[in-house]
Amino acid sequence: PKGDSGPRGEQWAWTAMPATRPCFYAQTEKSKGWKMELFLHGQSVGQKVFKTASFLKPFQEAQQVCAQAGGQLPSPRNAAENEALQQLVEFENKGAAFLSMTDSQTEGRFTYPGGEPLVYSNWNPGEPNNSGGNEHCVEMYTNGKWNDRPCGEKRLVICEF
Ligand code: 289
Ligand code: CA
Repeated sequence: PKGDSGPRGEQWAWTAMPATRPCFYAQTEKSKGWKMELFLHGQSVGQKVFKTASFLKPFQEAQQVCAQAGGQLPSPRNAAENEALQQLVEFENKGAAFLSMTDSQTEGRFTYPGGEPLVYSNWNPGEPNNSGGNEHCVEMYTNGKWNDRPCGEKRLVICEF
């Protein structure tokens, strides 16, 4: 179609497609798809989208689930991102969710998957405490607070895109 509105008055816009070929898309259809994507299991904050898989997995499997989907486990880097994620965890009603960060390299020094130290944290009072000496992963409680926890525990999978 030519022009910027379609035969039924809908808005059209150019958008980049993975196939590299530019494609003409109905703006109305695009925003409908976006709403559907975020409906119930998604949260958009800034440039990030968090989406829950709605099932529980141990940390390594959760990492794989997100990587296969083209994302990664969530790294909330500020209060707004933490709040958006917390709303998803609370609404899903399946308990705590894994975050991306671990202190597997150096005990007590939590880092993002790329190895950088945290720029933001929201630890529950008294955490991280490495209880039992084996808590190298991080869970977010339904209230948004963080706790270090063994990576072998099963937690809600949420991915960041
Ligand atoms: O095994 C210890 C965990 O169940 C958690 O117990 C308490 O909630 C706190 O001590 C937490 O730090 C700990 O991860
Ligand atoms: Ca702990």
